[in-house]
Amino acid sequence: MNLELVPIPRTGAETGGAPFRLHPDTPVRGDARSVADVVACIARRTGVALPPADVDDADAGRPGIRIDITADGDPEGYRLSMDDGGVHVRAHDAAGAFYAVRTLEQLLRADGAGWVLPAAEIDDAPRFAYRGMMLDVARHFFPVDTVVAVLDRAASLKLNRLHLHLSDDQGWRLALRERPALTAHAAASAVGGDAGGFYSREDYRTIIAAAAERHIVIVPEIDVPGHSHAVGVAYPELAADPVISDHVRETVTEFGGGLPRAGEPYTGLAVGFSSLRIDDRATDDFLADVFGELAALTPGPYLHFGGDEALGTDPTEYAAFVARASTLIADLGKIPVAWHEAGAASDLHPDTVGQYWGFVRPRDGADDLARAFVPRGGVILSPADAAYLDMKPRDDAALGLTWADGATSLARAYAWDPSDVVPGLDEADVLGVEAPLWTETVRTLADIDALAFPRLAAAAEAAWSPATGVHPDRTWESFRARVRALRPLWDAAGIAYDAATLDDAWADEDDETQDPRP
Ligand code: TNX
Repeated sequence: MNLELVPIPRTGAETGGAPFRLHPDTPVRGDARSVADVVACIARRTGVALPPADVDDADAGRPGIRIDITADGDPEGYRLSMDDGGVHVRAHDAAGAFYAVRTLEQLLRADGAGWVLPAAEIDDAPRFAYRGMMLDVARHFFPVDTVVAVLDRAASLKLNRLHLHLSDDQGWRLALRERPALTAHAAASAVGGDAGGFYSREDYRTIIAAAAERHIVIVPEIDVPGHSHAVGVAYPELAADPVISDHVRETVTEFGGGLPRAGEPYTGLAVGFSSLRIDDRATDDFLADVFGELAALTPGPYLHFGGDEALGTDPTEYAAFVARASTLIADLGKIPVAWHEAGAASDLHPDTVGQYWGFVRPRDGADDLARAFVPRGGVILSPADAAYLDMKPRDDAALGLTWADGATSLARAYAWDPSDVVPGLDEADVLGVEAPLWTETVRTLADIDALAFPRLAAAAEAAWSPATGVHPDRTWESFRARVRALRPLWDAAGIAYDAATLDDAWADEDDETQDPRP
């Protein structure tokens, strides 16, 4: 029988043997950090408080849980074998042990007499090294607790990157010593006139530490040269005048919010109207201060500098600007990351990573821009019509947008493979997958859950599991059953997933599993 796991492991099956039964005194041995993780995880899921680590030798023969870190196998991978004689994890590294525990968490079942784990053999490791989610904390601000809850959710699906979109037109969300005016003047606003907020340096460190405990790297983004109206609220001299396009007028007609005005907080939903003064020395000084301090605060290897939708910017000036920004970041010892538009710049730093947010079937040359990163740092795939968590999950969903060809059902979120999106990219050119959650319509953790779940599970499977066609159960039929089996775990964890989206996955057979996209 199939194991009810998401993402599906590289290989793994139930063996048909007798299950492992948890007892209040089940010994847990091995790597100390993993032992503590298993004990905490089992207590959370089952209420059974297993005796902590150090079990004396008298217990040595009793069936227990053992986690060893062996350096065998692939990075972040683990092997798990279990039956009524015990549970044994052999992990390649600490991350692999952590993911083995996430697997155990998904497999625990109550059977009337108590809690069991099925007899099974699993050999697992990720397909991609970059498995991400993005949270836009600029359109709406989310307190540290909420970010930590998001980290838990991401980790439970074996994701290892959280990209934080820390600045946009509507607000600036990170306090910097070098530029205190940013949070003093440009952090109180958010979409819809909602309360803003910002992270202190201490808050940011707290988030990074919480992420590290979950084997997650924080990828901070400061979006330039567009999406930068908030910078001009703090430093009017750095901002070009807003460019009021037809799109901006249409957005105001559809969603309200008024037209953006130089130097005043913007709370609407329009995009593409703002730009820094890109040919001004003062802007270069600003970038040096901001990215310099951000690099010093951030232990992870990446700094994302945005580069998307700079619609008001002259293309030649844009290209020169993003090239300078990428070099600045590389000189700070970090890997520059940018949205795919930056691929238009021929002088981009050679290490720059591109993040593709076009469609699963590329349009308007977005794939050309993404291919420009192949001789550089590679590509992260975030196809908007499959991986964007802020698209409505169904037509009548309360939250979400629809610009990426309408609602993105769970079936559509699942029906793509990372190697099939941008022609000409080899497996090695794809760093991985990221599911972005833009938060124009998102205000609370419950809102985050309602858009992210269950679809984040589809993105996680694209990021972790073998390609479609390679693994026999990397199919929609298998996935929709496996993801449904996670409901008790999600209920227990207080994840407010959108149940109607799961129901839809079983309702219509004429849905998008055949991938009807042109
Ligand atoms: C496009 S995707 C944007 C964001 C919006 C999002 C809404 C990208 C790089 N830019 O600024 O929030 O659409 O779905």
